[in-house]
Amino acid sequence: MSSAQSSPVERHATEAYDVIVVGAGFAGMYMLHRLRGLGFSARVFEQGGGVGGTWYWNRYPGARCDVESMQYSYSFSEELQQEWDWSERYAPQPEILKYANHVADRFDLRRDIQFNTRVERAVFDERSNSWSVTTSDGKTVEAKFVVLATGCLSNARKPDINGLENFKGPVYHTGNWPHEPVDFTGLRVGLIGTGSSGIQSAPIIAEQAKHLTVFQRTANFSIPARNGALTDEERNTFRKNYPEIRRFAREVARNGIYAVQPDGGALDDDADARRAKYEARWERGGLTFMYVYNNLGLDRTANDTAADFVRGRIAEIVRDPEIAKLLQPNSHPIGTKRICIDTDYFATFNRPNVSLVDIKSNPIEEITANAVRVAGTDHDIDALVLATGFDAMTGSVAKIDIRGRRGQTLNQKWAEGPKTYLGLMSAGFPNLFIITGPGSPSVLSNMIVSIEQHVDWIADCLIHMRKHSLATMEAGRAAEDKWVAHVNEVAHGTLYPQANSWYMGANIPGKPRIFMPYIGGVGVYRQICNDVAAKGYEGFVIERAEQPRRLVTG
Ligand code: N01
Repeated sequence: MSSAQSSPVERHATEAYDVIVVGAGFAGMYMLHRLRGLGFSARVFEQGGGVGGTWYWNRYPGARCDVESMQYSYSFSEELQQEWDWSERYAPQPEILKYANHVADRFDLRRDIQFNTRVERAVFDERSNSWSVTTSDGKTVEAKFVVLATGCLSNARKPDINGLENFKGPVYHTGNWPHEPVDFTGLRVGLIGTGSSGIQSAPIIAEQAKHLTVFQRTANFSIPARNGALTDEERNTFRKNYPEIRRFAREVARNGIYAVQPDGGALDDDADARRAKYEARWERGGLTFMYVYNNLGLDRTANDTAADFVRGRIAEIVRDPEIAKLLQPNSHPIGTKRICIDTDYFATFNRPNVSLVDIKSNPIEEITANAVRVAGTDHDIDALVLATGFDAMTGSVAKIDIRGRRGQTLNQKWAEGPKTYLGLMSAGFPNLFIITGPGSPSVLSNMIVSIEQHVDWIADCLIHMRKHSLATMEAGRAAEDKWVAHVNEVAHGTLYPQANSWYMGANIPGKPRIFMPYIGGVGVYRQICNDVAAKGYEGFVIERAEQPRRLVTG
């Protein structure tokens, strides 16, 4: 179909809203809350049977957030952040899902969310300046604006492994885990994938299963979580200091997490001082390990000092030197693939019922009815867990048939890699916003900090448009090109592009190799977004309602 005008679905549209929001995860829920507060009519479509997005689907054993719970939470409501009790330093998935449901109830969100409904198509009509949105239940609704709150890690990726379909036992993907309990007791379990999901689930599966075989393609850096129960005192300290903690996370910390910031480089210290600092961070645990120094992401020699420290720790923990060697990452600088946070991951390989198979030197040949075959050896298994990750950042957007001006699809436009202005909008797709889209800090940050910033920015933008009776807004091409170049340039000033990471699209065969998130830091990025808005949405193209005419060009 070449354009929106020729589509039969728009003619039968029955419902109309100001805004359609796609997804009821943390982004969609807050967007809905803001829209309702501003008097916009809104409808949210959610493919899952409940709220929570990522935390609705990722129910695998051991799933928990590795941003600390007191910080991985909404800040928009003072009452909410004062009343909710997180039980542990890192919240387990069921508790985060409970929190999402609590938010949905507390703010009465469900009445505007339609669950078990996928958005399949969104077509922009240039005559009416509105979107026709078709859902999996066969309905088409109209809206002036569409907000994609589809999540960055929501399109679970099954690997293309020869014979996978022949396996007779159950196959689970960590990103799409069953809602019924899964019991591995007495079973031989195969686990493919050693990213955050595999590293979190392996120790728990190993405790239950008769035998666990981990198939590792790339060894990963992982730091101990040092999880534990939160005390009342810890919770209260956070609560009392929330105004400053939240401000710091938004404006100062590069990744939206309140923590002591590094003030020196790794090579400024001698070897003993460095080791002492790494040890202290290792003992404290968590993501802020990389905050020891300010140049670990920039300077390979500096980075090597941290990587060597972690490799040394792995060698100390894992008793079998051959296994320890295999588990020591050496394919990428530390931190350039998302660093993992674990509880007893490396120690799990000391268990008699756990084995590690290197599938880097000998890739999996095939999966048979009851085994994974590597280098001619069959590793017999009864159940298979795929912790093989996601078509990240663009995968869930790409699943929707989105057509903008002149019928161009977003997939056509993004064929060479995603192009956005500020990660928020893409030229040729008016009134279509993306929350934490490619070109914004998103996955390099505490997601909730970035979600709140985007939602608030979009809400302000919609108020502006309503106040000035504006019909459409979209990214200007020049501004977009400049932003894409800037995102790329900043990324290439760091070590990140040296890794075959999902940030680069490298985990998906055929996906363009582009560093997708903006690595300039959430504070810098927020300031840029605020400045753009203050200058009348500089770089965006805006048209008035009655007489279409360009007011601002990028
Ligand atoms: O996925 P991943 P994930 N054959 O892409 C391997 C967030 N998260 O679900 O590295 C064999 O990181 C692949 O190997 P390689 C977090 O941002 C957060 O674990 O491509 N192996 C890799 O080992 C995280 O980064 C939390 O060589 C194959 C693994 O599968 C992101 O989600 C918890 C393969 C995939 O790792 C994604 O994490 C969980 C194949 N064909 C996730 N294809 C917390 O907050 C892929 N692999 C704690």
